[in-house]
Amino acid sequence: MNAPTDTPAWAALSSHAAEQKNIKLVDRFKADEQRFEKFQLKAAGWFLDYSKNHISDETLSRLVALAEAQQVPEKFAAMFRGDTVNPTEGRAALHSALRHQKPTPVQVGGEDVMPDIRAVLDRMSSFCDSVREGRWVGYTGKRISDIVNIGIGGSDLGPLMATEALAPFAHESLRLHFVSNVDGSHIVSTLKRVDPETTLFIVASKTFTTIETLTNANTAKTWFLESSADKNDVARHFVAVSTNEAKVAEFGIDTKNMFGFWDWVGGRYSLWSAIGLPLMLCIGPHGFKQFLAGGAAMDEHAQTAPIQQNMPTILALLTVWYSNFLGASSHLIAPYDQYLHRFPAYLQQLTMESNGKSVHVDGTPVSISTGPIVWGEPGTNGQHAYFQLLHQGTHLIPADFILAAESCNPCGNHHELLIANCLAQTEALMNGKTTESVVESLRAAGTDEAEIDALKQHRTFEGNRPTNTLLVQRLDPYALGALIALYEHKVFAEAAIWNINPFDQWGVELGKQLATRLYDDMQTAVREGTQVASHDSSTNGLINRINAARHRLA
Ligand code: G6Q
Repeated sequence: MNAPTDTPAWAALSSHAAEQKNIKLVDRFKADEQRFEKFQLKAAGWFLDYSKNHISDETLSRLVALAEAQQVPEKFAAMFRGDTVNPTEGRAALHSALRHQKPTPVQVGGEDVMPDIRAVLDRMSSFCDSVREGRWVGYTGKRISDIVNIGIGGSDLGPLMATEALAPFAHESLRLHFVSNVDGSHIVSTLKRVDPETTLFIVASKTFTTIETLTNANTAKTWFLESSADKNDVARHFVAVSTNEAKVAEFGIDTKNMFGFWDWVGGRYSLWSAIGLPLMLCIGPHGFKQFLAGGAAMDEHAQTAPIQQNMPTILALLTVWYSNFLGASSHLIAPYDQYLHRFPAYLQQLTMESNGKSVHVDGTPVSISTGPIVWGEPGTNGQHAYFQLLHQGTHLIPADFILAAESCNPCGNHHELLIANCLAQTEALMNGKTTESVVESLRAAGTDEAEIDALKQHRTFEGNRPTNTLLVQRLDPYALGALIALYEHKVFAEAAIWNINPFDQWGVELGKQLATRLYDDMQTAVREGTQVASHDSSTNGLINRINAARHRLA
């Protein structure tokens, strides 16, 4: 079973945690002037300060021993080699091949996949150039002004997040829209903003069977055909990104307008494939290449850096340390960058879909907590909302602060203030404020003693809250590629330690099936004027109540 809990390294960490728990972060800094130099790493243009964590040299060496015991480097090697690291679906997980920069082959099942990858990239590049340069025109000869990506989950969150993150590098006139939700309001409100003559739809679905995407795509096609366009014009306005050629053809998209990818690319890891088409349209083929190069640089680091200097593995070990030894159950992502406003949502899928698992690779149950809840919003906005809970709440919430030294939009002193806020928060979360210093400042402000007594505990901050700070020169395509790959590999290293499969998603598959059955039951009851009785009483009651409200049945 190879559970981490069976290793001597785990036992060594358990006893160590009890000793380490009560050491204050501020005291760790007082005791070691070299702490910042000691607990920092560099990789692919990113700098990580992880000194504000509840760790000592000894903690780190015990964590490294755990990574060794769980064979993290060997598991990385197996993934990059194209082994079947996703056994429940019998697949490799080779998203790294999509950004592979060297002329060397990458094999899956004995076959080099690089020629196919390069061929799709070339087709994507010439398609994007023709749209961006106005050579690809709509059915009335006008250039394309709006792109609507229709997809959900991995076929939506990545391109949406990345096009937002790289907005400063975007084409000057192409507007991008993303429709994911089956809630009709999403497609209807988007269609209100675009013109059928100048809109290009990308229907993005790995399987091309996802009900939300097909429903939205059908609505878009109907809307398009209700304009003055006819069936032959669909080819100029609809392209598909999928692994399923037959279903694309069945939907009515010419497979000449299809960009393929492969089953060894997981949905949430597919931004690097043709699923990244909206991103390439947005930042151009050159920008997309830079993005891939950033990812490849992080791949190189993940494969070659020893555990102690391996940024994704160190971040993973810190998550394991907090989740399994110090009682944390969530992890905050705080990008101090407005353009990264969808990054926490993207990471929610990447981490929670990957590591929200409760059995080991061999199917035996895990006995410890696995992937933590990931959440967040950009700073400084979060400071005016949930940061109160970080500072004075009762939960231990490790956090990653993400910051660029340079702004993409230099303007007055905005960026200096943004940086100051980010650093002030990590400092305050660590230092807190003692009751003595609260009393002192209240006295200095002339507050009377009775009021000081009433207020002092409320205004005391325990501090001791751990944070990582990730720093980059500027958030450009290369930096974003490296950042995403960093978190992909962090998630992989966590899974390697817990010995779980990060590449399947049976919970998502279940959701896809359940709704279909319930939909059929609901429709049958409406058609036949009957009550649904085949579910539990709560679900039956809700269905019947909603049917009555919608169709005025008894
Ligand atoms: C990702 C998941 C899931 C998937 C969506 C969309 O890893 O498998 O989020 O991306 O369910 O699936 P399709 O791309 O097949 O429509």
